Amino acid sequence: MKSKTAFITGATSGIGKATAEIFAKNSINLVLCGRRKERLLKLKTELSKLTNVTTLQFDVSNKLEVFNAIKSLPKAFQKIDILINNAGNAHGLSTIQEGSIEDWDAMIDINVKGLLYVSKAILPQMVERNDGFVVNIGSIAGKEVYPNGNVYCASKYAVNALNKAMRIDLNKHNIRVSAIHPGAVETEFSEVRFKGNSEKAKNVYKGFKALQAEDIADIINFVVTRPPHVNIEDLIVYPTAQASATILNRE
Ligand code: NDP
Ligand code: 8X3
Repeated sequence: MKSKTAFITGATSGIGKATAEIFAKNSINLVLCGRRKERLLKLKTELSKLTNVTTLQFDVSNKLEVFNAIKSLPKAFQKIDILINNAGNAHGLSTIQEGSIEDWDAMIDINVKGLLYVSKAILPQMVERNDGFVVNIGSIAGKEVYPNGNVYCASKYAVNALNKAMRIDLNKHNIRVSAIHPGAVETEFSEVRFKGNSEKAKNVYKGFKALQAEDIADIINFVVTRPPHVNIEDLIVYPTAQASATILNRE
């Protein structure tokens, strides 16, 4: 994978960070993205020992920031071979009638529009070269609606639809498109969903062994290292204790 460059959104934490770490071990050059600058710089310092790294600080839901940041890439990182559309989160967990409009806006703006803005900025160069790879991080929430999940689920159903749409539209341009749909992964996800309520966040992963960010990163790495004629379309990944979005075998 030497001389390939990956662009990872949401690299400051969880699945994105673990993906950056495994790609670095594979000598893939990295464009690490996120809003938290200190974390980006810390990760850059660590991973620069293994590969070439640059960082971009921007909010995926801010159209201008997305396009300006990507335009500002140093020459050596402008050719993107692999795009990992990973940035995203849930905001809140409540019924549709009680949900907060601010939370809805955040999830739709980040999980759906953010993924579209970043893709719009990067896909044209892949189309021009007739080569590229897009991995979209969906969720089991994009396959199955669960109680109180309403708008988060809708945002991930949209990711599932966009993944299929991308594969159809980009097919004649030799661009591979894959989606990975994890079940419960122990990251900062629940801290964000419950707005910093650590007790509530911890309870999500209580009584069973959740997936770790590294488990998903390992699978992303497998997907992008298949031979050029192999495209894994869609993968659902659960912890062993999980049978569906709502069925968990807790101790
Ligand atoms: P984390 O909260 O640990 O990581 C989320 C990442 O997204 C962070 O790096 C964060 O960076 C970035 N991000 C969030 N909002 C924005 C924004 N507006 N602009 C730019 N970057 C943003 O969660 P996970 O690693 O678990 O989540 C990664 C993806 O996996 C998400 O799409 C999530 O929906 C999906 N997923 C997670 C599951 C889980 O159980 N954890 C299961 C299924 C799917 P920063 O704050 O620095 O901007
Ligand atoms: C994250 C997994 O089940 O909390 O997408 O929606 S879930």
